[in-house]
Amino acid sequence: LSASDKEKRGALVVVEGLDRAGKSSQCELLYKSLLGMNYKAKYIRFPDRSTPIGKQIDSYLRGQSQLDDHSIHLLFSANRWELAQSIHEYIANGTTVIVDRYSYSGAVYSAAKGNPNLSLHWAWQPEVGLPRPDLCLFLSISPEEAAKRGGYGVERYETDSMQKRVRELFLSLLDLPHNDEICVIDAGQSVDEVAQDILDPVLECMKNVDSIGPLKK
Ligand code: T5A
Ligand code: NA
Repeated sequence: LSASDKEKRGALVVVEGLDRAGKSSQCELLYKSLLGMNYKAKYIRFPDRSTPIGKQIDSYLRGQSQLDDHSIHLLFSANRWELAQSIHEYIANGTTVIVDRYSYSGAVYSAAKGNPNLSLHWAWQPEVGLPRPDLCLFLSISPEEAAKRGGYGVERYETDSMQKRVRELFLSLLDLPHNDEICVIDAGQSVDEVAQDILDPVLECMKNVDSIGPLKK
């Protein structure tokens, strides 16, 4: 690494997509690739099921507890706020942070439930002010392809109707004018092909980081 690379802050890279799109597999590979190139990197995932809030989320997702749609929504968001400060600290010390699901999942899954009092706009508000991603990789896959992959159907939101609405809402977010940091990746390819498509935009983003801002309304 050159001297100027060492002084640069790390990038905040978010990976999003439907259940079984391959996010965790790709985050793991990206993390290892960056370390292999001598970059400082950190991999975190949401929900972080290890914290007290995360344990409530885990129990809800497994169908072991019931919660009001707004309550569980706010717990998912609180789970991100728990780590907001440490994300800032990693980035400031030059570590690129790879995040497996973030605010986009947060807003989209809750809004996809069809509760008339829980719009996408409402769902986005608790995310406002969290560290804003420099790059969001959207792993694009059809609900039908995703459902063929291992383990699908176990947790609460892994149904065809839910995943279809989630995909529609994800796609509607891509169209918003301020969302130019979103990069769509064809996640229906092999694991290696997807990994190759991801690496270039990430390295490009890491070269061009500027000051980090908050997520906007
Ligand atoms: N949620 C989450 C909210 O409602 N609000 C929120 O704020 C947040 C953060 C759990 C649920 O919570 C919801 C969304 C979810 O419904 P989670 O813990 O991220 O979220 O879910 P997981 O079950 O851990 O992960 P996913 O189901 O999202 O799967 P991934 O990470 O996309 O996929 P991955 O990499 O684990 O791979 C799945 C399977 O596919 C295979 C893998 O080997 C594995 O078997 N696979 C491939 N097969 C063929 N080709 C490829 N390219 C493949 N890539 C992976
Ligand atoms: Na995952």
